[in-house]
Amino acid sequence: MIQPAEEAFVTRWFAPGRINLIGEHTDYNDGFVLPFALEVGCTATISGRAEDWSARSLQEPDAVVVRRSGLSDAPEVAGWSRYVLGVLWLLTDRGVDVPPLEIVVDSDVPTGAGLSSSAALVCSVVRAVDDHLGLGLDDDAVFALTRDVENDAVGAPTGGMDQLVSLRGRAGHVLLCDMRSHATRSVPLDLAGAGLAVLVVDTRAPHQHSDGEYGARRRGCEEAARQLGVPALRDVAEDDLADALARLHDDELRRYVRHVVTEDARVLEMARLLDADALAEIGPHLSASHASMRDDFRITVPEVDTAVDALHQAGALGARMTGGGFGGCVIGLVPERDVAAAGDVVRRAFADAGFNEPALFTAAPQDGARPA
Ligand code: GAF
Repeated sequence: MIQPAEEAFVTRWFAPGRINLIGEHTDYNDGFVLPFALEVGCTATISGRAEDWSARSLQEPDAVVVRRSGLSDAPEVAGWSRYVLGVLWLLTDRGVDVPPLEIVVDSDVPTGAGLSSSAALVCSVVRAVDDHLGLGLDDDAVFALTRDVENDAVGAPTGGMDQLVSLRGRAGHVLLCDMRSHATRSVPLDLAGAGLAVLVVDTRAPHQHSDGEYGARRRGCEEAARQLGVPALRDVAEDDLADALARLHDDELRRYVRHVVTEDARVLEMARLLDADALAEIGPHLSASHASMRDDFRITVPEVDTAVDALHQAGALGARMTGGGFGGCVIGLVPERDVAAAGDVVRRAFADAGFNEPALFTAAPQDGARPA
């Protein structure tokens, strides 16, 4: 079939949101994470029909049109469009002569749920721009650009896990990521084979102060590493934890170190269990991760803790909050046949506590970014 001439210049990429199975707030400590890519995601469509640079979202009313520029002379645009245009600003700064482009994004990742709608957005745009302009960026350069957009163009001090799994996730697998080298390895997560499901509870808890608290945790971890004389908390071995804690005088910093060091160990142990085909044994590590986030790192909220408790009551093998914290989603590892009943227990617990009604769905690992 002969394509209409205009269609030949259209490039379209999809990139997914993510669930993190385990490894929270370890990425910016150069540690380990074990996330997987979701079915929901963002599709970016690029054409060269625009006058200048134009970004449009099918979920937002207004298109944003800007003159071509680098980051330092970029206009103040807010929200989703900063992630889109940020890609073009940073490429310009790196010497790429980006021509006029129209970028249209269409996402079904719920925003504010902690499922990385922003990583899906920026990864779909970077992949589409790279492809459309024939830049030939390799995988590491693509990842670095997506992370830089979030850190430098948007100004969010996040650690890179979300972009890495949105780009490199693989169906049926979790992605073991070393966040120092950015080396990744797919580890099987055969939920159906084990008769298990990951039940996701979107608590719909209002995100309060999440940006400021996230940055405060990151700064606290960096300060603890400085006081311990290591490049990052990843460099504190679990066997040396007691000694490291004894050397810190601030109780808050001690809690952060205990969370990060034990969380890194849990990630590696879970990867080992999954490699050994022992999926049914990971539950206690999920629950220990949650306790560490609740009691030491202190990033949970009542809705999140209620969902975890309800999942345990309903017979989940393990349950934990996933993502940056202060709201968002909880995951429970639940026998497939008990998913509906577990959902009812969670809904009842939320109603009894007077919380918003949660949204519930199951999730299994999907492929990362791909042409659409
Ligand atoms: C957010 C951040 F974007 C990630 O980089 C990571 O730090 C996560 O919170 C917590 O593990 O999703």
